[in-house]
Amino acid sequence: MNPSIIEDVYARKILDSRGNPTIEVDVVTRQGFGRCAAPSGASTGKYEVVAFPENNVDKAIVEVTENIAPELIGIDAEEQEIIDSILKEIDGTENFSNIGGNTAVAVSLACAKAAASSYGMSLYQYIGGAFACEIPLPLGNVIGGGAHAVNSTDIQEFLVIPDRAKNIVEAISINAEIHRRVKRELSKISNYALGKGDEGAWSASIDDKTALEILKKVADEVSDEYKIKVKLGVDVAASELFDEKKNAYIYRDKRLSREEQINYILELIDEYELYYVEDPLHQEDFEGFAEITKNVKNTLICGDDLYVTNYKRIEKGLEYRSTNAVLIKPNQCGTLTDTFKAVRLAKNGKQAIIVSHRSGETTDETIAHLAVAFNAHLIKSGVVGGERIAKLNELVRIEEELGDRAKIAKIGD
Ligand code: 2PG
Ligand code: MG
Repeated sequence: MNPSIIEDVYARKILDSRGNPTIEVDVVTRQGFGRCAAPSGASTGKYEVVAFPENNVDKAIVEVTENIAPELIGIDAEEQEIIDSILKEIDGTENFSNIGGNTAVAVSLACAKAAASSYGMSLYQYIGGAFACEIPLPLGNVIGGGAHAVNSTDIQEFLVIPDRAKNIVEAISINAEIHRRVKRELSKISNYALGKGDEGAWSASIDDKTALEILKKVADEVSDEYKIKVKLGVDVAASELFDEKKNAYIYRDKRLSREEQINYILELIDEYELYYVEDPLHQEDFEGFAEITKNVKNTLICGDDLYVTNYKRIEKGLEYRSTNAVLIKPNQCGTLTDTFKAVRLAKNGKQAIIVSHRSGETTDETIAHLAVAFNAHLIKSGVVGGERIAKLNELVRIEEELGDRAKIAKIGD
């Protein structure tokens, strides 16, 4: 008897970390169970799929109950491509506007988890097989602003990467230590109340350079003490700064043309030895990205809003040589099959893979498994907060399960 035949698909409304409603889906097979909840973005890319039909989670739940569940019951949960094409067929649009991309992704991933569970396997193992034994380095958000916090930095995320950490426990502990010390530094320079943004990063009314100075100071201190090399990164989320009408990037104290923005980013990379820069330009500027990528040596230039985990956009980026890294967020495209396609294409194009959380999250831990399964170089997450820690602690469990086979990703010299 096939253990992975789907017997039930059930959806419920739950809350995410911003207190907004989202969808959680349970899939029951003859001998397994999978559960997945969808996250949500605040700085969403223009080309992402639509999250929910008419922004309404109740409508999404009705879709699962009335249309999706009856089609999937009786199908083998291992048939991922068939399941995902059924979801597309039921939706009937290019961007999941009828059933919602978040509905699709929760169903798609819950099916994969149920299939894995039917065979007593972990999800990373089920998807990635024997070669899924590298743990990605945590790319942790320490100071945040932009669309994720009020009255804070223009750049959305200031990130750290604990390169040469011995294992994932050490890596996440170092990121947490940096987060603690940054609080201390921020309280020294500011009399204002210190807050936290959506992803648990500190938010303060400081400018971008001050944030980088503080981060650099703390990163150097911690690197010395722990005998590792903490590298810095940013997610500029430049689409949020770009004003189409003015054709300029609007900061609170300056306004930059396209050329000035490119030079500014290259200067920051140089001055702060940035290892990671996400979305330095707005989501339409494939050529501008290429201009930056061509001028850096040891820096990942990563596309998030530029690609929205969409393989057609990644194809275009490869043609233009826009980036050397691709951010992967399954709910930007809606299915595991399309996420997998995006990863495969990006890897063939010699891009580094970074699997990422969203700013609105639940305690769902699926992306930890996907990051290991896809051999991702980094996993982007918050450093603190239950919904962020859920992913990081799952990596600890995965590392433990892998035992001697586990190794942690390295940046190299
Ligand atoms: C991003 C993400 C996650 P959001 O821009 O990379 O950090 O933010 O989920 O709001 O799109
Ligand atoms: Mg981003």
